[in-house]
Amino acid sequence: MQDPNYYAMLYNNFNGNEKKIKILDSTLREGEQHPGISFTVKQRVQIAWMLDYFGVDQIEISPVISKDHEEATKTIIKAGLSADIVTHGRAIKQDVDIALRCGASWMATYMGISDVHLRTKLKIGREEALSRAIDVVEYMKSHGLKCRFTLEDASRADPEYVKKFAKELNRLKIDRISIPDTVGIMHPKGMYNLVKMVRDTIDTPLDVHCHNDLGLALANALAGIDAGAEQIHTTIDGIGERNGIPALAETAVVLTLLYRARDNFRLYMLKDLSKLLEQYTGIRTPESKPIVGDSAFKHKAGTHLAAVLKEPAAYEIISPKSVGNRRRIVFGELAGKNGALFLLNLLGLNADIKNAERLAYGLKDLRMGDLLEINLDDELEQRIIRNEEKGVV
Ligand code: HCA
Ligand code: CU
Repeated sequence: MQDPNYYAMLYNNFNGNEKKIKILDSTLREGEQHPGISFTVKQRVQIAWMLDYFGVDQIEISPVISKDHEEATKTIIKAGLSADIVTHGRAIKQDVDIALRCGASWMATYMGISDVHLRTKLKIGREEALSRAIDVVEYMKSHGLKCRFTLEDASRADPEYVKKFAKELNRLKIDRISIPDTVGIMHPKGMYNLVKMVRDTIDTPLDVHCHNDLGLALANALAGIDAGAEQIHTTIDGIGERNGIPALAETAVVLTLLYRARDNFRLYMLKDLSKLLEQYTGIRTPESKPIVGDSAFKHKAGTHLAAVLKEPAAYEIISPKSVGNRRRIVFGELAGKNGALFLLNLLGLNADIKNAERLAYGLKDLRMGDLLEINLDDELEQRIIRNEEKGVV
């Protein structure tokens, strides 16, 4: 059979786009800005190990928040992971000194460059902001750090100023520039235009950091990638300030499945990463969350059950196992006679069509809601196949 996703991929038009698209995971920095979340040092270290093994390219952490964060940063840097450990701080020398004290090789510094940030937060003018940025970047560079500069609130800043700032940073041989949509106000087309404008101005590698205030974070980040950025910022389950940023799971699967990017993520760890976060924060992952939610591979309506029991690809774009999740089937008032037939068969009862119809009718008539949920694990799938061969289902 032809790949069931074949035509969709033609519409998506990503065939041939096989470059690597990087992920910076910021669970330990942006993620800790989520209301109610604070990790212990041990938890931060464990999360960093897991993210590294999963295959993200960079891991962001802020050592400047507290002594505790500084200790975690030092320990993680000493661990010698494959991912770059990017220390995050304000564009001031004191924060750079803390990064240096941690043994950092990478540092990301940020400065609000929209008028509202300059006026109310920093209380300085555009020229002074730029000269402060130059000072701090020169300071970082002179200490041998690899540097990223974040043009905070770039999506609401004057485009001429954004370009001017980017040109200065490029002149200073900055290693990366992050273009954030700090307040989550962009439409994908807008994010495309913003990133394209910077891309056409300078050749510094670009990151995109998109907030999810309107539910468009990942769509916007992808638009940024399409415009020439090469790294997306994520967090596990998308946690972060307010509504957070793109979730690692969705991003990694989109890059693998849609972009066919040259990434080597261990996607099967995604559900476990999400469970780890749940365990450390006490915040439950919404069951409707794409990829890692408990309902992401649940099938309920009778027509769906009938199809999925024969060929899961009828209603699934990837196998749940490949992302560490499970397929489940829900028997209830929507099960229909095909679902009922399968249920009778499973329970070892007389699985003839009359009984199945009676059961399906009973489920509907009694308004029993969802009666039963079954993990459709490998063994069960094998049984379905065997039963199909015997002509039982
Ligand atoms: C912040 C701002 C930031 C920075 C993003 C980045 C944003 O909370 O410090 O450094 O790439 O959204 O602008 O998270
Ligand atoms: Cu942010």
